[in-house]
Amino acid sequence: MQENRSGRKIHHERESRLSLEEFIEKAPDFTTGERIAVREILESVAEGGREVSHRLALGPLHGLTGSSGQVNVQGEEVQAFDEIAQEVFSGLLGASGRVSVLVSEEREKPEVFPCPTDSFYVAMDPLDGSSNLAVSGPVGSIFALYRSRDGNEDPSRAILESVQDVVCAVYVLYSVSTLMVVAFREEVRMYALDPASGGFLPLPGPVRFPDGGGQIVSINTANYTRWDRGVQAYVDTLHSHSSWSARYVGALVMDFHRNLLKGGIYIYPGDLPKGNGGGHPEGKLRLLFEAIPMAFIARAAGGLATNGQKPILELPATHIHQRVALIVGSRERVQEFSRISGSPEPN
Ligand code: AFP
Repeated sequence: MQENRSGRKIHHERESRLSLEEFIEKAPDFTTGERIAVREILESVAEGGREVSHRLALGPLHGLTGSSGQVNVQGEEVQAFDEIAQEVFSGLLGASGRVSVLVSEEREKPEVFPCPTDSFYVAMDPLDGSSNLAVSGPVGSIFALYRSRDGNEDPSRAILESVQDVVCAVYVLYSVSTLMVVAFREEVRMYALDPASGGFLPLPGPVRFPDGGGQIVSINTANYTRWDRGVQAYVDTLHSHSSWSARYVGALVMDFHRNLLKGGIYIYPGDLPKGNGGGHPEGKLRLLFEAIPMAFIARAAGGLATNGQKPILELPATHIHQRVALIVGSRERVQEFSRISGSPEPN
């Protein structure tokens, strides 16, 4: 670290910027054919991110920031943009010829596409946090790529049996700028959309949780009375610390991204039904569409993710739309959560 003329600390660029092609080229574990397939899938994600970003910017002018009037497979209100993003990404990923099975938070059943030998399964949440659009708040798109397997005729079974074979995870954050964050097993890189050229240009990297783990805690404390005693004990402890800061946007991509860069932890525990029903005893977030991709990115950036009992990346999947509790962030903050809440410490 160096100081500039006003005495503020500035970080060295720890490494050169890598273009997306260079990053894919240096990723471990791929054959030449797989590397081509990964590149074509990520190019489709980038193209979709560019298109969704452009349409989101015009959304308020076209009256597209509210509900579509439909309810999705999760029983949640579908926002107009959930459906737009679904169509954009499903069209591009299907046409890439490199995705044999696509599962989405917005579709009950998998989509199956004809592919050559080198292809992957993809799970996506095309527009996470979409209720934020009513107030022009940040939203995101989330993707995970899984190694495909020969010989499984049932696409749902095929993807459920592959959840521990995730090879790449990506999110696109649509905020004051549009960013694409890409992780392979051991490294995370970040790209910013240049609206003039349409390219996602590399930012300095690799991206790691900061030393010390940071002090930001993101949790919806309105649910306090519905949590188990361990989670309550953790939040009680925080209130006696002066160093922590609470930040919660209610869009996982934004909350995770801030904690990745600044250091901190995101928590969505299971919660019991309220008097009027509702509640998410298993957790609200989805294992395939939200928890696994964020856990994979966190691990590649030096962090951890657990459901409070086991590491997210070791959980078996029994259902495409399975929900799960998610505690994800820097190693220090997730281990501290586990100690205070009395749950097994992940490593
Ligand atoms: P929406 O896509 O319905 O806005 O849900 C977003 C989300 O799944 C996730 O992105 C947030 O972190 C979480 O829900 C927020 O949930 P609460 O509003 O219950 O805190």
